[in-house]
Amino acid sequence: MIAIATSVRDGAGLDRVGQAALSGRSGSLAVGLVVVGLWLTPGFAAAGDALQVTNARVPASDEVGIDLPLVMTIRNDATEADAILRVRCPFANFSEKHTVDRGEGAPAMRAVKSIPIPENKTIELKRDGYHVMLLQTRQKLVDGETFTCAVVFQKAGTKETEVQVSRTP
Ligand SMILES: [Cu+2]
Repeated sequence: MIAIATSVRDGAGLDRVGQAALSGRSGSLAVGLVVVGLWLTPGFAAAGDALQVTNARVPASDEVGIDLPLVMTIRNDATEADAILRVRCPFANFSEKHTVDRGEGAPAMRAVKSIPIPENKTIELKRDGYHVMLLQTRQKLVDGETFTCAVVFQKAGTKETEVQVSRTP
């Protein structure tokens, strides 16, 4: 009788130990997930939001097959400089990155390999400075229309950007 009682007690003891071990494991697993979550979330936020493109716009036009400047505001909160490498818009065949040279003659646009985006700064692309030139438009662009263009950054990657057609960009 004593032996049975002992084995029951031992069994119950083992179960408690087993439960303690289980809850201990799932406890540390949960802590591990929370830690991973805390570690990943700010990382993703930094990678996704450190660079933001807003107010992208292109002038309205009744003509087709022409070149139009695309301008935008770029806020780069990252600690490293970035650069625009490529832009694709559904309403233009090609694009170039342009700067404007001011020499002795009239200001002249010139194609550049990339548009520099300094760190910790907000910059405006504009007609008379760095801008994207959309070449060979495929359709008329009506004031108020919006399109999604892909702006490819060297570090921030591809940003799908809403571009608004506006009469006065
Ligand atoms: Cu241009």
